[in-house]
Amino acid sequence: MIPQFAVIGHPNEGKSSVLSTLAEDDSVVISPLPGETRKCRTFPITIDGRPMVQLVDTPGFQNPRKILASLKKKSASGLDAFKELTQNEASDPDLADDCELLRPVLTGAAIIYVVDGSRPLRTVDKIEMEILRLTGRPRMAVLNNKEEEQQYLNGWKEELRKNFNSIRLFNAHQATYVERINLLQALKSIDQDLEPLFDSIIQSFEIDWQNRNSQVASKIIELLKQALPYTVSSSIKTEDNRKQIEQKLYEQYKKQVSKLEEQTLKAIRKLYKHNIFNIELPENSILHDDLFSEKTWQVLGLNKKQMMIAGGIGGATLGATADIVAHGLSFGLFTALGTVLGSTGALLGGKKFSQGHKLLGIPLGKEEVIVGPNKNHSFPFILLDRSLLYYNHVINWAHGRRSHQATTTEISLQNDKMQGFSTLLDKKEMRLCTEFFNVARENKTDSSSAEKEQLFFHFLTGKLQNISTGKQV
Ligand SMILES: Nc1nc2c(ncn2[C@@H]2O[C@H](COP(=O)(O)OP(=O)(O)OP(=O)(O)O)[C@@H](O)[C@H]2O)c(=O)[nH]1
Ligand SMILES: [Mg+2]
Repeated sequence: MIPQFAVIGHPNEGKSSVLSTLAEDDSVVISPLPGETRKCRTFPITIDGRPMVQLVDTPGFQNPRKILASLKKKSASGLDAFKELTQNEASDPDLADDCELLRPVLTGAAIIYVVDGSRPLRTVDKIEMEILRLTGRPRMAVLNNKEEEQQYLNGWKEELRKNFNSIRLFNAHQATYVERINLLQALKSIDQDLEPLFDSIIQSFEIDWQNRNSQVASKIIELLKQALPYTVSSSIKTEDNRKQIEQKLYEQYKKQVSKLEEQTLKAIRKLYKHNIFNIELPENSILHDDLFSEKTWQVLGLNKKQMMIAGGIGGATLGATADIVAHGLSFGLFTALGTVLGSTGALLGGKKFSQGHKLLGIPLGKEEVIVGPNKNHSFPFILLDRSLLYYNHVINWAHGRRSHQATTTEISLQNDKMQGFSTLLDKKEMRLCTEFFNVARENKTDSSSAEKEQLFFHFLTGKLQNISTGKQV
């Protein structure tokens, strides 16, 4: 049995938005104009494509006064009175939306009543609540506050308590993963018969979330394994065009690595079911800057002490580089064709080949110019930071919030200030990361390398879990 809940309420209160967020479905139609939803439509909450709970989006009440008056005249009570009403009055155009919204309730759906608790309570709201109470169906009220206004909240709660088995604050635009799980937990309390089923559904949700986090960790690992050893090369025949070729290769290198990163971020977005709308990053997010921009490296690069730790493990002589990067000087030099990168072991290297030497059967020129692999110790941490920041925004971007809509309420995303996650790592974590980065950079596949990758994977899934549950990273 798949439990069904009808999401009901006054027009424009955010019913479709709450449903969209709860079902992680950005295909639900949401509009600033009241009366957008006119027909009931079912959206499942799915795990691995399997529907676990059915949510029915419904039109808003149009004529609750007339409905209540009509119900009161019926000799039948409970759902029978509603059945009679919808049979007799479905053709009344004044009641078309009201009959339509009650339809799923008559076939057994429980009720989620959505109200905007930031506006004052009116008589018509009390009438809607009374109608829903008369259905006798299990019901929960969701306060979806569209504005910051708090002064009406107690009045709402008092009235809702009289008519609903459970009341929850749940914001369609800001609800996080934890708040979604909490709302599901609360749903089971409105109907005891649902308890065992909901316990197993919630467990499946938690497992599904962990699975998605594991997939994110694998995708980040894959990115590091591709980006760290990445090289581009070209042969130069004469010294005249060396600078030009180096510049071209360097641009090519940056473009390709950025593309690898972009693909990873896209895959993360898809895992969290953001299929249609792009998530909107906060204005001050460092992710607005390119991977290789100066600002990115200043904000996300390792601090001096960490550079020393990373460098020690990497075995490179760091001295000057640590100073340069720590003082944010890297970029003047960095853009001057990889001098900083070069100083830790030649981003830009040159390999001499004897005349006539062949590589894979292709005759090589006099000299092969190779850009990469990037041995700067901040580089993998920057890639990691950016993926984690993106993850943090994606999981906290509620599906009911549409990027093209301007809102009056300022959204403060959880962990918004988390810029430079790497700088929070302790010495042990730095070591664990750096050991894996070295494995990735050198494409190592022996058993000790696989073990280092495994350790990094566990470390990363733990961090993702902490980020998603709002714990300290
Ligand atoms: N700021 C803010 N706006 C919200 C929130 N929830 C919904 N809205 C906005 O309110 C408007 C109506 O949202 P819908 O979800 O379409 O409302 P509805 O109750 O389904 O409306 P109808 O289908 O017309 O009855 C949209 O412009 C939403 O973006 C919220 O939590 N915060
Ligand atoms: Mg709607």
